[in-house]
Amino acid sequence: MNELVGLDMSLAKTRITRTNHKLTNYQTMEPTNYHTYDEIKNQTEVWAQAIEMARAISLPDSARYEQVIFTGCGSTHYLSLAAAALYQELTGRAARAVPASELLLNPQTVIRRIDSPTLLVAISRSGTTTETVKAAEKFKSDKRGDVVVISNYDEKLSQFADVNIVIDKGQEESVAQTRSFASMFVAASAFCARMAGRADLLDAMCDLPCVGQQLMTKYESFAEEIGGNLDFDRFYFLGSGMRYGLACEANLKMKEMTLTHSEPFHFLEFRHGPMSMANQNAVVVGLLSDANRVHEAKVLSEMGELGATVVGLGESDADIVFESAVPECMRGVLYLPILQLMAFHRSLAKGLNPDRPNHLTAVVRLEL
Ligand code: F1P
Repeated sequence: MNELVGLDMSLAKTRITRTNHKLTNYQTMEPTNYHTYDEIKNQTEVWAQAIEMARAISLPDSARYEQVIFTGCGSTHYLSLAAAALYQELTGRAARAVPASELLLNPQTVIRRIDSPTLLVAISRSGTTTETVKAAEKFKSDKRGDVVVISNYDEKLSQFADVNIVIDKGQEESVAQTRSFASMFVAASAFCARMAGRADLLDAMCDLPCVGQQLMTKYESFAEEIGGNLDFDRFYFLGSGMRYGLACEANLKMKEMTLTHSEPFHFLEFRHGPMSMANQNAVVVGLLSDANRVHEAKVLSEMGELGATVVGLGESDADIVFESAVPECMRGVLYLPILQLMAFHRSLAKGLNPDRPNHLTAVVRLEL
């Protein structure tokens, strides 16, 4: 895992690693030449490990915590957004997600001063991202409450964990998170079900790996068709509830791997200005729910009338149909593989190297 180490923030300088993100002459358009492709395609094996690890771990009683904060950086911040929404939906207790830098530098805007302990769920693929490690360290030293860590490595962050969930099979070579993100999101979803005392929901998750594999087999060519069409110059990912965080992550994949303008929005928010960007060069991807399908489908229909290419993903009646029979709250991971493949194939179509995103490193370490 490559990393940018020793960045001296005191000089307010940032050293950008000049990354040759263009294809070198030996690399072809052959997907299997890339770690990213293999990691996307074999990720469902890791989902099973994530479920079992979250099932086996000893957890505190959710009634102990009046406020729950999920945190991470980049992809794992977006994972935190999805997980916080799910936690509150399932447990009925207040939960929110913030970037680790906000928890570290502006804690007064994040943590309410209350007598009872707060639960911090710190999420990090590497377990070494500076903001996340420092935020967890400060949370513990300030005696704010308990810390749950969800990671793919038993690293620095885990030293602050009261509960340490490490899905080592989610480790990956690629910089842009794919298999790792999905493994941690499945673990986070299972964690939420456990904290809500919903063993039934945890059991229902066991069908996810098989469904995920079937989706990739059935729809990869569709993902390649959309991703490979370079007439499209802008992508919008719409998702609400727990799906908004997943829309943010799909957006980041499109940016990291393809250098394409893309943005995430809550579904109905797209009408309030951003839809001015809808045209024949736009793709609007909807992470459709069951509960609000009528309202969400109407947004996609209107954007299609404005000339955009719309792509709906959902349990039924969509371009990409899950037909999982898994309860809606536990099937969020199913939105990810096809959207990861869409970004991957677009990267190749643009002659970029999906394994080496422009300017990025797998871990950001700072001298804070
Ligand atoms: C966080 C992160 C990633 C991002 C990039 C740099 O890493 O910001 O989300 O995509 O790879 O690192 P981590 O804390 O999850 O290891």
